[in-house]
Amino acid sequence: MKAKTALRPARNLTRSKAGTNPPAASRITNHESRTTPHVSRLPIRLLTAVPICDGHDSAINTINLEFIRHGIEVIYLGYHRSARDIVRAAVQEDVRAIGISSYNGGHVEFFAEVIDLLKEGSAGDIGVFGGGGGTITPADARLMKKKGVDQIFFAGTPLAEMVEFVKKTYGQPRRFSVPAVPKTRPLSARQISKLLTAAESGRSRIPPQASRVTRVVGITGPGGAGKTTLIDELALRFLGTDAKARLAILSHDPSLVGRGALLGDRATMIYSQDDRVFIRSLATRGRAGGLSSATEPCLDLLKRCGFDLVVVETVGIGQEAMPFGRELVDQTVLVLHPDYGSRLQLQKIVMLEVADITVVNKSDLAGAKTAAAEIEQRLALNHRGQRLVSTVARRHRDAGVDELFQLVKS
Ligand code: B12
Repeated sequence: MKAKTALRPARNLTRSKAGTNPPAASRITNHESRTTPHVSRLPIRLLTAVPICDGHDSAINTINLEFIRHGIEVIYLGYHRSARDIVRAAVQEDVRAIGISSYNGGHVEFFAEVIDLLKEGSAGDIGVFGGGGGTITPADARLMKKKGVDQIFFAGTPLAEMVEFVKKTYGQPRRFSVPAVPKTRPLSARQISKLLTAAESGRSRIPPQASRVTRVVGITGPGGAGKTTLIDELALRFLGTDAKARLAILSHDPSLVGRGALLGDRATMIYSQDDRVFIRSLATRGRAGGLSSATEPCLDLLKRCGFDLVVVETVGIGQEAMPFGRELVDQTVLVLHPDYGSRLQLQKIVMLEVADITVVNKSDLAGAKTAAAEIEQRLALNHRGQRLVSTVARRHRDAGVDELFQLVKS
């Protein structure tokens, strides 16, 4: 069936005049209660996902890549995701819209639940659109639009049409009010999220320091070492220590200046889909070294929002990168894959000089024992008492991850 191409403006989107220039970036450090109008030229950010009990992710994977190719930043939540998980993530990431790919039925109710939860969370300005081949009939789509869905794409729609829709509907520079710092605590996820967006566009408002002391741990390492899975396992242990403990994760993925990004760490996280975990994904937007130029202001802000622990995860780094300074984090963890090459390679990884803890993850793989022994010798040369831990993050209740958690939380 041919897709309907008529485009209509999204609900509640405030549009600005074409050609309006953003004001020069500035930092607001007082605790004013008034709001300041501001135009943000940040890239379009979308969240995409596949509903619960649905594993058809092939279409959305293709669509994600097309969005990225056109400069859109996509936070991909993965498949088998509940409406609550989707809305929580969309609010935390402060996206313009949610794209849902649904094949296994129940779409009328599922999309409506997402919209209801958004409204409940004062996030009704986040648009909802999607598709699902022939499983969503034109009659269903009409009903879904009545319930607030912006657009449904049918089988055969060219990818270019979807990109055009997103750019037209969600692409206008966002004119928003830099949110006032609320006086009541704790701040809601929506409030934190809006403050982070302001910080990202160079307009931070710094809330007064929360009463609790926030510990900040930086986790880095090459791509494929299993950093995200390890963080998710640490989150599981963290949530189990105290029923009120709150965790924030600042996660980075690479992107080039002016290009899109696939921010996909959430898709591999299970335990971190929890109301006590706040995750924000940042694209590096051309900055080398593993972090983004917005990391510092965002971290500054998170430290003041009453979290017990903030974990900063870098993009996969190379030999020369040293992403964290002492002023940024309290502790650094370097995660390595056992297959780093020859012993000589260890001399070239500068993070081995400075990491407080080095982790050999995937230590069930062949060669992991040798790797641990070589790294131990390498660390001994530093005479700094650095710790070495072997983990298998993908194994539930792994003793190595337990040991790492004890080192990280103390
Ligand atoms: C490929 C496929 C699979 C693959 C999935 C691989 C994967 N990782 O995605 C496999 C073989 C694993 C599979 C398994 C199953 N499948 Co299947 N599958 C399909 C199939 C053939 C194609 C779906 C697809 O990917 N199309 C390619 C995309 C690119 O094109 P499209 O669907 O036309 O979508 C367009 C638009 O809708 C739009 N779009 C889609 N999503 C989104 C999202 C956004 C944000 C936007 C903007 C646009 C958009 O983009 C596309 C571009 O034109 C469909 C049949 C069909 N022809 O639709 C059945 C189908 C969806 N499957 C079906 C079923 C029943 C199953 C199983 C339950 C079978 C079983 N008994 O085990 C399992 C369930 C798996 C699970 N865990 O959920 C049924 C669902 C029936 C229903 N809803 O009542 C279908 C309809 C087949 C049928 N006629 O019976 N399936």
